[in-house]
Amino acid sequence: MHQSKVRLELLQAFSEAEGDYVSGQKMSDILGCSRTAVWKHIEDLRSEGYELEAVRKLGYKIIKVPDKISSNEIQLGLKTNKLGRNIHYEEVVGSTQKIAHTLASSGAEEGTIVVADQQTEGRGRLSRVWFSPKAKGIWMSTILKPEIPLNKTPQLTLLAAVAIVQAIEEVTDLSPDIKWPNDILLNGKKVVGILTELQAEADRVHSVIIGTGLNINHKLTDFPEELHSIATSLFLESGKEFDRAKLIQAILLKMENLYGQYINHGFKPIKLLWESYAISLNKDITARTLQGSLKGKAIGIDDEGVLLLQTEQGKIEKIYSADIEINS
Ligand code: BT5
Repeated sequence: MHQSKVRLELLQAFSEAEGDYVSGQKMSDILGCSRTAVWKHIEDLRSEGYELEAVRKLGYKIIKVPDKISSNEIQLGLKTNKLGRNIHYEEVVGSTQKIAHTLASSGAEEGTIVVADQQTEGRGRLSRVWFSPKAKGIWMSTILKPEIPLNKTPQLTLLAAVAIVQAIEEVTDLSPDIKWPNDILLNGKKVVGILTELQAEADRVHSVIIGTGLNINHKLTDFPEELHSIATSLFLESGKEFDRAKLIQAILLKMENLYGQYINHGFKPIKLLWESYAISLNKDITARTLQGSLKGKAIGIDDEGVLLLQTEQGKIEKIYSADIEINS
């Protein structure tokens, strides 16, 4: 059996045992190899950073998984049909978006994800920097290939935001808010940033690449000084650490469900969900766009996902892309 298959089978057996021991005999049955060969495979897992306890007659059990997200950790227990079925994982990358672009243009299938433990050139919108330290969060890009016109693609940012909020709600007991278009906040501080990029021509979308940066296990000192007042992590808000692979699985499942609804029924159902999480609605805001700043009341989003801002003069402006500040 191929080494990576052996690894997956072993981890699967441990996963099914749910924290209990798996006997050496059972493993040799599953892998179709001798007990001595099993021992060698266990040593391989140890060298990858797994801590295993061995007890005579009972077998082996995993005490601690390594603090990095390999493809196996994501695959084990993943309940999706399409999203995340093809995983491109690397420990350190410049930007997962960049790799996803290369994969998408060389024919990667829909649902392919790129995940890294660390990004050295993680990016936000307008070439801003996205701080992505090693093993603290999720730095992931997901390739989708929806057959939609270009002007509908911002809807996918909103869809992704809903999926991520739902996943955070499921895995933690936190209740995040969404700030149009791409921020997810906890107590007013940013915990997630989403970056949606396209590969398209004239009016045909080839691929939509959804970048997700989710701060999970950062302590305050893990953030650079300039982010202390604006950024947060799940740990900082809950006092608990979370398994990054489990969160990825939850995000992918929520995203797949919403994406299915979106493809079959359009944006309406997603819009309703999005509105239920949005904090930027019905508030006085300042929208900073590349063309300048606009002040007014955020009265909603239209069916395309565009923000509607009513100015003091009563005029309704469509905001396609901006940074939003909620005025107190
Ligand atoms: C975003 O941009 O919020 C989109 C971030 C997308 C990151 C993901 S990670 C995986 C994938 N690969 C990539 O290279 N990118 C995507 P924007 O709205 O422009 O916000 C950027 C601003 O957020 C920065 O200028 C900082 O002020 C702030 N910021 C940077 N890193 C942060 C962090 N880790 N947590 C919270 N805020 C951060």
